[in-house]
Amino acid sequence: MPTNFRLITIPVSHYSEKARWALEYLQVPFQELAHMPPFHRNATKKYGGTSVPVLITDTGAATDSTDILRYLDRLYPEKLYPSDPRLQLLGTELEILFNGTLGIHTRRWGYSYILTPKFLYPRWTLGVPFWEKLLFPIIFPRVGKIVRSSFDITDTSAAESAHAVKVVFDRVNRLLADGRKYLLGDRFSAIDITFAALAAPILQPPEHRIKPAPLDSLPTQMQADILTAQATPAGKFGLSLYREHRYPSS
Ligand SMILES: N[C@@H](CCC(=O)N[C@@H](CS)C(=O)NCC(=O)O)C(=O)O
Repeated sequence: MPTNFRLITIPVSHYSEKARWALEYLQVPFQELAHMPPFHRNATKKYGGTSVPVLITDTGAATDSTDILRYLDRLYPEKLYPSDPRLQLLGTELEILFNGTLGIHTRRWGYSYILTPKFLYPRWTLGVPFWEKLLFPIIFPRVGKIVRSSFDITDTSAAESAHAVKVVFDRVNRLLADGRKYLLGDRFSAIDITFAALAAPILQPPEHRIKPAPLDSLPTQMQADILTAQATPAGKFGLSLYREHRYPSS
């Protein structure tokens, strides 16, 4: 059995949150190595990664959040993924939708509103080495520009991404309409973790490691988008996953 689990993250990264949730859910002891952008790059590159999260053990590394969940699933008796092939099919479809659309657009939506030092300082620096914190004011102008261009933040990106999130939430609403408890039926799974973690930027669950900013401190349209998302069946479901499954051992 591998030992010495370490998870390289950016504190606010929702793909990192997905891996962190799986590790904590399975009660795997691990050390979080949080870094502020762009310092995560130095930390990940020696393991062959370019993004966070990266999971390192004494036997190797996994450089993608889904690979991390699937690796943990193989390692531990408590299953994150279903064994029924029909559920596996639905699970894979949803996993691709959440990773490839939901996560991309909740992040773009969020950064469209809060790409400012005031909002990003606590979100990028929680738990990072002190010298990275000290460098935040110096490097923010440059890194902020990189984030703006790499995530395609424009005057219309918040509205476009809010729409893309709504399309994913509509899919989840339709699934939940038959009264199922979890996305794949009766059992909590990796697909629920993936949905809730990647929806977290727009749902602002109070149980999240990064505590939500007071609603009235956020831009008005951002507040409206959050309230709209929280009021949908998918939004209520995501919030309930945080309430009931985020820290099962505490
Ligand atoms: N497919 C990757 C995506 C991860 C991802 O997009 N991570 C972002 C943070 S949320 C990141 O590392 N961005 C900085 C970079 O790419 O340098 C996964 O699921 O692990």
